[in-house]
Amino acid sequence: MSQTLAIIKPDAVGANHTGKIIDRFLQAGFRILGMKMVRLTKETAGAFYEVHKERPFYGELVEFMSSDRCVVLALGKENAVADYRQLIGATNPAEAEDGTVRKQFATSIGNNAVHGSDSDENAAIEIGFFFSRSELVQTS
Ligand code: FUP
Repeated sequence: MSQTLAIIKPDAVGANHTGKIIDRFLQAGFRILGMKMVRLTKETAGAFYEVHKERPFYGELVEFMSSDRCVVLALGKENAVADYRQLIGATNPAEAEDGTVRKQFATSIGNNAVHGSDSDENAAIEIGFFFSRSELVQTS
């Protein structure tokens, strides 16, 4: 079983879509290995998206991610990273396929409801960013 990090972003949490989105994860076969609600500071949101620091949307992204609560989940499944990204759909909801989480819940490329890791390596880094070992269900 591999792992990925999911974030239900402030737009979706604020709109009370948390339960519906978690249900989508579970119905798609993901196992919840860790879960918490957090209110990110600008510093923490900025550090999480450090890779985008030079991009024009970075400031807006940090403001948005620290604007309200997020629900952060470590998810486990065979082929977790690719299967999760297929489940959530394209970054821009206008390009997301029907039936994807972003098509259903995202309202713009910035307010796009959920985050997902883009590689196994980044999944491990991102899960470590939010969770200590004792906060995660041990799978081996
Ligand atoms: P994703 O991996 O689908 O979350 O997308 P990226 O890592 O490319 O982007 C991270 C976040 O930056 C997106 F979720 C939303 C924001 N973003 C913008 O606001 N505008 C852009 O043009 C690209 C990304």
